[in-house]
Amino acid sequence: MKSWLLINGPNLNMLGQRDESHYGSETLADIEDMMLEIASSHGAYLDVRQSNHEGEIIDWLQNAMHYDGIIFNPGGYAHTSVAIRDAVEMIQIPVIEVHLSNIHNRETFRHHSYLSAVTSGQIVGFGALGYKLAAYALIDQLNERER
Ligand code: CA2
Repeated sequence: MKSWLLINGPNLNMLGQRDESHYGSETLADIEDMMLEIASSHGAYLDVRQSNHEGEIIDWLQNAMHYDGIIFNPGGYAHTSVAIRDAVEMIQIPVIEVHLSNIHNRETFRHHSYLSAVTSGQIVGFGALGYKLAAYALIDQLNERER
C-alpha cells in the first residue's frame, strides 16, 4: 500500500474563516477530508499535517523517507524559506507543491517560490481542486517510477 503525506504550512489552519476571495470557502478540514477520500479510493494511506512553525515542517520533511510522496502547501514559507527548500532538496520521493491562489497574479513578493526548483511540480490558482490535481500528479509520478 502506498503512503502519502499532506503538509499544509502557516496560516492554512485559518482557511474558510476569512479571505475567501483568495483561498475559497473550504476549511482545512474540508480539504483534508477530500484528500483522505481520494487516497483511500486509490488504495493509498494518507497522513495529514499542518504547522505554523518552520522547524517543525523541516523535521517532518527530514523524517518523510518512509512515505512514497508528499503534497505540500508551504504557505508563505514558499517565498521566504531557504531552509525548507534545503529540506525538500534532500528528499528522494516526489514532492508536489500546491498553492490555492494564483501566486503569479498577486503581489510581486509571492511570484517567486524557493521550492519550485526542487519540487516535482507546482499547481497554483485552482483552489482546493489543486490538491486533487496534486494527488493525480503524484499517482502518475509513482506509476512512472515503477515502469
Ligand atoms: O495560495 C496559497 O495556497 C498560499 O500558499 C497561501 C499562503 C500565502 O502566503 C501564499 O502566498 C499562497 C497564506 C495562507 C493564509 O491563509 C489564510 C486563510 C484564511 C485567512 C487568512 C489567511
